[in-house]
Amino acid sequence: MLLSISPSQALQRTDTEFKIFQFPANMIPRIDGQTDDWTMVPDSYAYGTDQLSDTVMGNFTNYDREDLDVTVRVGWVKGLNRLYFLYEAYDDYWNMYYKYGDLFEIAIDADRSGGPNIANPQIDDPWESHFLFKGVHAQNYHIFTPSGEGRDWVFVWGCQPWIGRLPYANHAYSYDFEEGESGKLVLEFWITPFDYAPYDGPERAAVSKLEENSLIALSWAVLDFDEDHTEYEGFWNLSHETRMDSDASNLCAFRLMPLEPEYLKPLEAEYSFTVVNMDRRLVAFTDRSRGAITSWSWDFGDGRSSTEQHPIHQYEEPGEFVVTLDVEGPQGKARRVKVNQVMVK
Ligand SMILES: [Ca+2]
Ligand SMILES: [Ca+2]
Ligand SMILES: [Ca+2]
Ligand SMILES: [Ca+2]
Repeated sequence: MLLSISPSQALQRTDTEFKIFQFPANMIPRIDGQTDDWTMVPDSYAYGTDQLSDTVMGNFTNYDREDLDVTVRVGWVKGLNRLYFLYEAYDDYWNMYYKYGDLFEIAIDADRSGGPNIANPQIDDPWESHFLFKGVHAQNYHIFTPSGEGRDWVFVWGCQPWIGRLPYANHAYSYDFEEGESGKLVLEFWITPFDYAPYDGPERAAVSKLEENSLIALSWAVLDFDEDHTEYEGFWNLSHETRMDSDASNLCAFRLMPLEPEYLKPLEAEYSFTVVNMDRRLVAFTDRSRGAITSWSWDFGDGRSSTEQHPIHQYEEPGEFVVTLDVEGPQGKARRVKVNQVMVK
């Protein structure tokens, strides 16, 4: 029997699909704590306090923007396996106490492997579970808002603290309050999600591959500590399930969105190729153009051409060739030239 389920059905808040904004490659945010590079992100990508539920202290959706008010935007860049975040928060009392101070917590399982990711139910020994399992297939970041002087910006709740540093993460804060004051904090950062992030470091690690239009599992929580640094004022989480912190099946579905139309050219020429048989110098070309296209024109760089969409071409002589694809459609023309990439011997 075939079951038809939506991809997000195994996650929390199955009625909601959240969106991750795609930045064009020439407009990647600069990690400096300034928000000017995020003004291009439409409001439909901004998730505020009204999306959160306090499932620990039992305030649920009775939020009070005078106590805590946050907005989170998430972005990505096609071709980079990173998630960019802009966290903007107002708090009536910023608690920087190192152990239980104000926190922005994120949990991510980019390939939606799901299930527990902190304690392994099949491993009794907690140390063995820690070093073999914690954070390996889904990661949890406890980000200090803000971090004290000289202190880490993030506590990785797992066995792989190396994921919190360059070249896997970067961050910047901007704020002008002191401990115990109210005010606004800006935290700008990016992280790298991992399908496999072991204790022994990046060598055997597998970075999650972020693909346009695919879903990833993600959630965040804001742990608000005010005057009393031993008890939460609130534990506000996006997933509406406290154990989003330790079980990846409790995360929410986020889609890696394509570029917004204003940043997309109506027509773009692109192709890939594979040398199918080197002895015969046989090369298969695959059109990967985007937009409405009615005709294709290939120049293989050896004086020969084709008007097929996906031609196979045999080169008579060895060499390196400049191959040009011209496409045409109702919205105009586009060209892609690859310089000396096709090489046959
Ligand atoms: Ca910036
Ligand atoms: Ca507060
Ligand atoms: Ca995973
Ligand atoms: Ca606080």
